[in-house]
Amino acid sequence: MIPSFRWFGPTDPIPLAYIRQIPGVRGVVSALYDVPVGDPWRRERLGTLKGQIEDAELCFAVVESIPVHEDIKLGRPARDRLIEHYCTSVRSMGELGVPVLCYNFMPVFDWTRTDLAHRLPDGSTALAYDDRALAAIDLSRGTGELPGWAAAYGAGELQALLAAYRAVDAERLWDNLAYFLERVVPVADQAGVRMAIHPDDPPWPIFGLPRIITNAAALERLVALVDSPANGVTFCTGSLGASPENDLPAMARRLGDLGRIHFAHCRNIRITGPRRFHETAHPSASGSVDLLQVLRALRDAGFAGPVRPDHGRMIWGETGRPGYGLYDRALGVMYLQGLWEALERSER
Ligand SMILES: [Mn+2]
Repeated sequence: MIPSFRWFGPTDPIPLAYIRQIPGVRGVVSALYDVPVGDPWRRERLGTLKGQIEDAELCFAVVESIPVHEDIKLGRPARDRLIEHYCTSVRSMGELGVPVLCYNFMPVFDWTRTDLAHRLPDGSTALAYDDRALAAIDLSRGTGELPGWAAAYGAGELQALLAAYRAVDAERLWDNLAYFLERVVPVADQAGVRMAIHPDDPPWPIFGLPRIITNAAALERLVALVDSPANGVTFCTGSLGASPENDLPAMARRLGDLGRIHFAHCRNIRITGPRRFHETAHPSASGSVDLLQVLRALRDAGFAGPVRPDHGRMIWGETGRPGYGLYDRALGVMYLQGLWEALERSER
């Protein structure tokens, strides 16, 4: 595996020089955060970012993510032009040799939590989700009450978007995803870029919006939509693991054997009730996800791609972007490397 770390670009309070000091970390996962959704990513802009990463003696392993415009997910007429822009971005990645693209196809919201600072018994804080708390959130005046999304949408824009999605059920969303992939995957294939869809987080519908990338059957349906090695997945243990029906090692083994896992997000969560969980430290003993068995399955399947710790807790008084402090993610990536080394060396 390629131990990797997410970096939010030059405005990230965590400098690349710090990431460089985490033992074993070689890959950086980043994106152009200031390009409006739907605009093409030009090669020069992406090349500047790549240069910054390489100047720190790290490699640009994954673009996470190029957001998919809502008009593509809704199947609106504007999608053809937007998909062409998306293809331009993918070609820019290919020209620069950035090999993996993590993206998602969640309507309106991607990751969703109801508490960004849930206190754990040890005094650290973590992101948490409770379906009952979500049901109490009123979106009629915009996203002001939704943790992490306060500034995302004004009331009018959000209500129009939610209304548009009333005509898009899960099957229609699958159709729109297929339409998108049928046009983008061949371009990615030719550009040497592997597409890696991120599962829906959490893996069930929210606010009446469909969510389709939620379980083993969905991931297998996804990879069959366009039968190309360039059409793969990001195996996110925290997202998929929030659903107790998901057998993560079995899913990793199956998709890994198909050669369709191109990237892994490894983190832990603890399920505390129906559609209720909080994030935890990475070790298996801290939560509901058995990361040793997931990594064993990935390794057995021959996976050799980038892996990053996903969200971390806030510990040691650190403040910053929820889920993306330095300290706990650094502990997480060390733990993942420890597991991997043990798996690797016990085979000899
Ligand atoms: Mn993830």
